[in-house]
Amino acid sequence: MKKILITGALGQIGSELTRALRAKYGVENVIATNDVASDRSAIVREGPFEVLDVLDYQRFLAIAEDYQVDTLIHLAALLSAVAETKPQLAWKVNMEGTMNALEVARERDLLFFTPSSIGAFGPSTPKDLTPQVTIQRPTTMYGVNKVAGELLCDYYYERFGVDTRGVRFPGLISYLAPPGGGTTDYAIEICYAAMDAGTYECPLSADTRLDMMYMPDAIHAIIDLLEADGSKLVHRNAFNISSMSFTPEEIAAEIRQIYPSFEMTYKVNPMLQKIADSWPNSLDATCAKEEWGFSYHYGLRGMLEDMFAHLPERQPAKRTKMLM
Ligand code: VAH
Repeated sequence: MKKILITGALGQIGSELTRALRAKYGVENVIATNDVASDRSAIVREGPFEVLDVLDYQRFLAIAEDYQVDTLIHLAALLSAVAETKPQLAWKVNMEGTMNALEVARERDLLFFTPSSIGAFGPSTPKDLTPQVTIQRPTTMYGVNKVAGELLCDYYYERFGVDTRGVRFPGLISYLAPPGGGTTDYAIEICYAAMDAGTYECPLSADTRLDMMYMPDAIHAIIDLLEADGSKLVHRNAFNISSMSFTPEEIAAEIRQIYPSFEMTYKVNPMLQKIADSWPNSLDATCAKEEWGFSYHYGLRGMLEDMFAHLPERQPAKRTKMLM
């Protein structure tokens, strides 16, 4: 992996992954793309950046050719909550975008990564320590997109020999980029709220258990998987990975260890709750550990301490309007 093209590079994962890859492989070797540019973003100012709508296949292929990349990391997607408010658009962006990305990878013989999610599971999936191979009948458009994406990536590996790899991410928590319209965004918003208002109105019920991961562990997982020996990978698309699972009342209690006066209230958002209730409580990450040495560093307390150490004092992250 020497020259990398990233789609969705200004998103929640993309903004941290681009920084990490540029630090590791050299700024000029990481070409960031996003459907919109933000002049204020360091990613746009500090290294190669192109505006790319992943639905524009010709431009997608031209960028890969012009920069002579050898790796494609496809992150551009609509997340679960936004996808439920715009399912037809989500299908178009998430599926046509992934197909275009896989076609570019096939045409250019690229190493390929795209994330799946715990959203690829549904109500009939075993909830606790969800196995690597199990029932996948998601009840959200996002989940349908993720299962179809996993199957497409396996197909492109088997049929065309494209070196496709992926992980099923839990909810990701980060401080660099604001939440992006996901069901697990509450776990980020609550950190902003704890620092600013000292109180948070949670859109999920107090006992909603979800698998979560701190972004530094997610970034290391992507890099470790892409650097792994491909001959040892069996469950390529996509590996369960996991580091912690908690409920809103558990993260609130942990926050009160740091901010004793923090108060949590609840106003359940029925759409978000329905999505969250359809997902597993925790994942079994044995295959990722055995096939490419997946590991993690952060648990709940360590993540909170790092978030509060880095989170600038600023307006609480605004929940995406269509979710209110
Ligand atoms: C979402 N943050 O909420 C994403 C993620 C497991 C959740 O896929 O849609």
